[in-house]
Amino acid sequence: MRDDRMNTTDLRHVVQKAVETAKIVDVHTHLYPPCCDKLLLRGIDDLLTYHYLTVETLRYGEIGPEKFFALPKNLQADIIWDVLFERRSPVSESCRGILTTLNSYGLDPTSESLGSIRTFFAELSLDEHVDLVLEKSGVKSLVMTNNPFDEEEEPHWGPGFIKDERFRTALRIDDMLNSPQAALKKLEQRGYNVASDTGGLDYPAMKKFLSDCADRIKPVYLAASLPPDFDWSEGSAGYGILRDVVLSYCEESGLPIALMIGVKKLINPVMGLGGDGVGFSPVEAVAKLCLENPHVKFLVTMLARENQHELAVTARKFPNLMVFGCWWFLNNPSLVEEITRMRMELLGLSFIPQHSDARVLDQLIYKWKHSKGIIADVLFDKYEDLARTGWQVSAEDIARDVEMLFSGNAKEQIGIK
Ligand code: FIX
Ligand code: ZN
Repeated sequence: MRDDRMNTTDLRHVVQKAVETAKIVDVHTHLYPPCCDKLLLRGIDDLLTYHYLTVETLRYGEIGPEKFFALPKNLQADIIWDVLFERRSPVSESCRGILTTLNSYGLDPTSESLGSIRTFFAELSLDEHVDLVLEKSGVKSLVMTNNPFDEEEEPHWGPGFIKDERFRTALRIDDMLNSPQAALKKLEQRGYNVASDTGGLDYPAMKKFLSDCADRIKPVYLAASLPPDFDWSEGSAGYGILRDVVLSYCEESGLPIALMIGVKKLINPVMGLGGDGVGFSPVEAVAKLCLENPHVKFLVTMLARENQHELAVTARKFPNLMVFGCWWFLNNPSLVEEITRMRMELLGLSFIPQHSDARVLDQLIYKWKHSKGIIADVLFDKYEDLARTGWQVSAEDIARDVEMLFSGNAKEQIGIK
């Protein structure tokens, strides 16, 4: 019998403190290191014009998408602030996130104008801003989304790009999997000897390209988002490339692959980044992938709420399947709680509960503060359940468990210290 007895109040305090102070490895973001300067979005105008908020604003129909997106960013931000904050209560998760973030800087949007908030951010140098946000959010290191076909980002891929250990890279290969012919054309333009006379897809050239990209940015994993109808069967779209190029490379290099499944790209194209939708996806494809590739480590997140239970059950069967995050439309308090509870009841501590998906530097603050609060509540309830069986956790036990959830499991998966 363990002899450390904590009453409910002490237990709740110890759990909250451990979670609040936990250092985080954020396994999926769209951020960039300071060397990328303007590529790294930050400050109030980038926060307000995040695609989650633009689509919420456009729902009110006061301005059409074409007209809205033709405006400069600061005027878009003015409209969003007016529509979602000034003339309506900002009750959505994305709006609340803005308020949590401003509050963390000691800014009070109920009394300060957008102008004075803009002045606050303008006075922060890029390096100061990065240091401040990582310190406030508790994020010790984060993984970026690095697309070799992104014309803006790729020119930055020099030694300086991977100098800052806090910003780790992930090689994002959606284009190769979802539009292989176009990807091959780009390889040819970059001097790769693509055997176009085969008429088919040149796997050796694609694998060489993957390896060359990995040499340049040292990714901690390969990543791809996949549509709801993703299927792992001979002859399905992308099957050959996934099997003979990507998974073959992962097995040789030992790099994990992160699969983000269930996005319906651009169901409303005029909304741009905000135009994507969600679809139910057969989890069987994930099970078959893990079964047939036992030496590859899979990090998987799925976008449909309806997929979460089957994904967690599948993870029980495959030690090479690590479930991560409450992705995108699931990153709302009601769903983060439901999914985290269900995962802990099915998987214990063997999952990565959250990633931020931050596109704007300051979002790290609210996305993690909001998620930490929910994960702490779930953990507390589970420890209370244990106490009712006579099993008392100690403060050391709690610190150990919390470290696993917020960084340990991630570090083990992606091989960082
Ligand atoms: O595919 C992805 O990495 C998605 O997370 C993004 O495309 C999406 O726009 C996003 O930022 C969701 O939070
Ligand atoms: Zn993302």
